[in-house]
Amino acid sequence: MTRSLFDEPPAPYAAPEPIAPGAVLLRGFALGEAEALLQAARQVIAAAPLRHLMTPGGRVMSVGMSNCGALGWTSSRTGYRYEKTDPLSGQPWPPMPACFADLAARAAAEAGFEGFAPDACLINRYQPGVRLSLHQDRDESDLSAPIVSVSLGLPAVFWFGGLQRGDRPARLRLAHGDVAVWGGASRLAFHGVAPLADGEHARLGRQRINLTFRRAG
Ligand code: MD3
Ligand code: FE
Repeated sequence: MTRSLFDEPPAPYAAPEPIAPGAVLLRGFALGEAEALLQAARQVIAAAPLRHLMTPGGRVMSVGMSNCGALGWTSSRTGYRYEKTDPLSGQPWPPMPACFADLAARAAAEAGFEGFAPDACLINRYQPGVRLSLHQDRDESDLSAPIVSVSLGLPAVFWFGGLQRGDRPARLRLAHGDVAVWGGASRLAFHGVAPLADGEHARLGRQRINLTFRRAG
């Protein structure tokens, strides 16, 4: 079959950009699905509201968080962990919407990770000034699976460091519709998000929503 004007991809989406070994940026990959993702996220948040978790060190996180899927990430004075139920309600986390799991699997495959089936999705909400300090994601039992992240709303400056906390991080702009896949040698890299610059996003207003898909159990 020859390609024609009539079978272009559905949304402006450029070729995968390698960031580091195991890490790939898919700019605009979720643009054509952003509305469906946001509607589904709104339903999750209606059942499991965004909350500001306490770190084991006793600080309140400025990022608002919720989860969907079989497992959800949470934090308290006693540590970080994945839980089957939302500590606020005592109920299971809302199920992962099909459009979430489907996008995450397609993005992972695009980056070379076939068969990614996330069992946890952390929803992060940033308002102007909110940041996420440099950390590693190491609470998941399966570190051979990648993490897939989807950025929606206001753009953020993302810090991407090395395997040592002290490695100087690279800066990466993550904008509405961008999807990134973090696996292999990048899976345990230190990373964080700079304080969100104020702005107005046409669809989301003064906020950024990030979805991260994980194989936690
Ligand atoms: C690189 N979230 O939820 S997404 C997190 O924008 C988190 O909300 C950020 O870090 C956010 O834990 C960054 C990009 C990301 C997520 C996980 C990674 C990059 C990663 C895990 C390993 C290496
Ligand atoms: Fe992280």
